[in-house]
This record gives sequence, structure tokens and C-alpha cells, in this order.
Amino acid sequence: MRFIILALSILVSVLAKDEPGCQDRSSPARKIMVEALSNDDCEEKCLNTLDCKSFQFRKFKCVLYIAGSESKQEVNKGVKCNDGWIGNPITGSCFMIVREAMDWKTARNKCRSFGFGSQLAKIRCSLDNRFVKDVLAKDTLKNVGYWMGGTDFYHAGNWVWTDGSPVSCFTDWHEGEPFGSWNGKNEDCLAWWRSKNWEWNDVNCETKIPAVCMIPVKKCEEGWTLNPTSGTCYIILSKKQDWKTARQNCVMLNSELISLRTSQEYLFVKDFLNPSDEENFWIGGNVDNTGSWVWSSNKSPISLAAYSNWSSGQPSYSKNENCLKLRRSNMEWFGANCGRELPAVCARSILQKASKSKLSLMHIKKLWFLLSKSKC
Ligand SMILES: [Ca+2]
Ligand SMILES: [Ca+2]
Repeated sequence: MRFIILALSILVSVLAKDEPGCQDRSSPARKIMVEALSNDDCEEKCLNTLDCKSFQFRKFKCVLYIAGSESKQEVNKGVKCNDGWIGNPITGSCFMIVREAMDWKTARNKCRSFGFGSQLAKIRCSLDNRFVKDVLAKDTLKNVGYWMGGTDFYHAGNWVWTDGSPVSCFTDWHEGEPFGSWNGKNEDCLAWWRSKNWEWNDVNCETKIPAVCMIPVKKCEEGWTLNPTSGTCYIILSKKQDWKTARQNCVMLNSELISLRTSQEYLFVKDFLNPSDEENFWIGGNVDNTGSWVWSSNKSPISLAAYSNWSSGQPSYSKNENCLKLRRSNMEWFGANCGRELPAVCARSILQKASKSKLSLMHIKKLWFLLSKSKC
């Protein structure tokens, strides 16, 4: 029996993965070699590969050059925690150690009492787990363990967080844990345990130990849709308006017309727009006063971006086609007359707050669709 539990726990630790939207996606630039039948085939493979920057086709070999993806450290560099809380700079989660010894339920209620969405720590990522373990390892008070928010009190073996969501993808059980009981007492509550290398242990819920509270990373506000990889929130302005007005309305919502700089963004936006009945959308590129196409959010030249998807013959540099239009059905780009009235897509970082402007919100068509389902 012990052997089976051990084998299972090893299997679980091998399978343990961060939940979607939780990982540090940063990675160095690299090359990938794949088979391709033609130059077009190779190009297609690049387009469908995350962060593919360029490609080279030679004798049925297709080399994809993958850009180093942006580190979450960059994405979340603005993370700020309330006083007394410590922030994980990589994930943006905020934590507080409550050093008072409490049973699990008291710890749960204590964490909730801090407001701002505070809860007994809900650990969905290896990055948050490692961050807390590093903090606990430095704690000189020699506490035997610290509570986090998991329990199987309601249904033995069915571990849930205090908000009822399952302890699913990511786990860090110590070898042989969860054991279920110790000294004749049930073990239904989850803690980081000193004598187990700060790995996870199920403990009797009446045990009095300190706790770790957490304020998780913010979600996009209502009506906005999150791209969990980039930490970007998207919304459609369905009211048709000229490019400049569309851009102003995005800015009023503390956002920008979208820029599509990576194939990952391209794939996400493609799915995001898929249920729409509109065919053309304004996106955030235009011709600046030197005659170059630039992304309007930071004025960087479109030609320098890792990804572009001009339709053939575009941009035509013909007069009056100075604003960037996205065709939904094939996701191709066109220069279009800036005075045309089209719906638009805005985006902002998850860390930026939406403006309180009610006027623009009236123009917003809520576009709901299922985010990528949780996969481990
Ligand atoms: Ca149990
Ligand atoms: Ca145990």
C-alpha cells in the first residue's frame, strides 16, 4: 500500500504543472528545424508557431527563428502590494505571513478579514510556491509549518481552495503526502511543512500554526477578455467610428488600439474575434508624419516588429490609406482611409485600471466566449 501511495505521489509530482495563465513564459531566442514542402509551407509553419520571428526554407528544411518571449517580470513590473504585503515580482501575487498560531478555520477567516480579495494562500503556480517557500525558509521563528488555503475536509481526497476551486494542476506534496491521518487524527488541511523541505503536507485542521494570506493577481475587469500569456485585456468597440475617434475612445478606457507584434497575440486575437459578425476592425497602426507605418501605442516602426501580416500588395502607400485595418476572416492587414467608420479592438495591460468613463462603455459590445479550458 505504501508503495502504491509512493508511486502515485511520484507520478503526481511528475505530472504537476502550473495552471493555465500561471507560468513564467519568458524564454530565450532559439531556432527550431521542421520539415516543410515549400517556402509557403515554411511561412505557414512560422505563422502558426508561438513567437516565430522569421523563417528560412532550404532543401525541404524549414528553420523557424523564435524570438525570446517577454518575461513576466517585465509584464508585472508595476506590481504593487498594500503595506505589510510582499509581492512576487514574477506573477504579481501579494502575500502576507500572519505569525499568530491559529487553527486552519481561524486562519482562513483572518485572511478574509484583510479585504482586497485576500484569502488563505491559493497556490496555482510553481512560481508562487517557490516564492513563498523562499520566504518561509528565511523565517527564523522555527515554526513547524504555515497554513495555505487547501482542504479536503468536505470530501476526503478531494482537495479544494477556500473559494471552492479545485487544487488541480499544480501541487507540491512531500513524498508520501497527503497521508490522510496521523496519530489517529484526520488530516484535512494543507500546510507548508518545515521538516518536509517546506513541501506540502496534510495536517489536522485544529493544529495551531501561522498562516500565509494572499491577494491573487487581478483579473480583467468586466467586459474585457484576458490573454493569460501576455497579461493583456481586450475589448471590442462595436460602434463604427473613424480611426482617430476609435483610438481616442480606447485611450478613454485607459487602453490603446491593439498592436499585433507576435504570432501568439495574432492567434489569440484571431480566436477572440472569431464569433464576431464584423469583418473589418481598426487596429493600432498608422502612417506617421515621416511616412512610416508605426504602432500607435509607442510609435515603434511596424517594420521592426517580430510579426506582421500585410495582405499581398500592402501597404500600398497610396494616398489616404494611412490607418491599419484588420480583416477578421484571414487576419490580414490593409492600409485604409482613416475616415472610414469601423469597429475597433482596444487592449491594455491587466495592471492598468479601466477609466470610469460611462460614455464610452455605452458603446461596448460585450463579447463573451470561453477562455481556453483548464488543461494540465
Ligand atoms: Ca484528508
Ligand atoms: Ca500529512
